[in-house]
Amino acid sequence: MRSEKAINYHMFSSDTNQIAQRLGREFLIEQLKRMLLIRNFEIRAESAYQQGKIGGFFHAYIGQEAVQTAAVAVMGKEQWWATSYRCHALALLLEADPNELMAELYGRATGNALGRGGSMHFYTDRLLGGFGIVGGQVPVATGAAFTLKYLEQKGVAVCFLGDGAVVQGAVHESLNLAALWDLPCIYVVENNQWGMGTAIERALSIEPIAETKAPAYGMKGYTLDGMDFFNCYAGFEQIFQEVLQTSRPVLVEVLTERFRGHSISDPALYRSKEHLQTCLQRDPIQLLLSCLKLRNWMTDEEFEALDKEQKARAVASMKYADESPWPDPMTLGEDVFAP
Ligand SMILES: Cc1ncc(C[n+]2csc(CCOP(=O)(O)OP(=O)(O)O)c2C)c(N)n1
Repeated sequence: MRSEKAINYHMFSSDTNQIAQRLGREFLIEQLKRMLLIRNFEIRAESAYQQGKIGGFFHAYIGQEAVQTAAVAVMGKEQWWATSYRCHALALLLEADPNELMAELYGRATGNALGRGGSMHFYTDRLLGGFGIVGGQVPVATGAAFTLKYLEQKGVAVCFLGDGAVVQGAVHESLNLAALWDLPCIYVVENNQWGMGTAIERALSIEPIAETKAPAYGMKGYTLDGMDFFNCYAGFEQIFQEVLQTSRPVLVEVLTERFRGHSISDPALYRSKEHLQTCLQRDPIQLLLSCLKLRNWMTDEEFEALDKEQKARAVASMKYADESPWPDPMTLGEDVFAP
């Protein structure tokens, strides 16, 4: 978060001690493990990219892991989920096979989208896809929420979008319809402070995002600390229950920061080293680890072993991808939607 900015946030308040006690050691270690899988998967994939094994766009989620990990931990896989092109983490959290995802990055026939989608278009049966069009996922998630309501099914649609997407017309149309029709949709703006190289204050006329914009649609708005797993968990828990009970949409702003450039080809020279250093001090993985250590629920050795295990999983997925066949060019015209 940019500390130099004086924005009057009303952060969701949560009690880390109380939540940690309630969730317990095993559950929290499982969440740490998921965050480590995401981190290791992306770090390995970055190296594969540098070796020329992966082509096209590539947007890392590194630094933001606590947000989607907490959301999935609270709401479970069975909701409808949608996100932007920064979609590696959500696919892993919704239990797509890392082998299949790495093979997709490598453009192989065994990939998650048969090697045709690449980094920006992972999906699962409940992940409606990563979207390359900024804000493109927002009407889709709103449609999923409409389906839930229309079919009288229990559940919510969860839509992640970036701070840069907030000013897209489709976002406003979606929020308006969701509020008008009482659709159970949770819109989560992951405010990582930048839209490509543009600082948020140069793109948005008003901040905070959720707290100022939600009332304009007659919705509730919340602000969460995206580096703090516990704050995200507690916030999403309350929001999820509220949406299930009221079927009213909610707008959430989660303050976070990506530790990498916008994409792999962006050296992020617009961000000072000092600022990045400050952000790294609140690495969500380290914050969760320190909470576990404080309770004697995990030692450094145990953490290293867990990290190593997840790294091995990522490395194994690279081997799988490397050994997978290329798609047959004869199949290129298949499954193409061109009315
Ligand atoms: C409709 C549209 N306009 C512009 C772009 C180019 N573009 C790709 S990512 C991006 C920035 C989006 O930033 P944000 O929504 O904050 O998401 P983040 O990358 O920070 O996760 C832009 C402008 C696009 N893909 N789609």
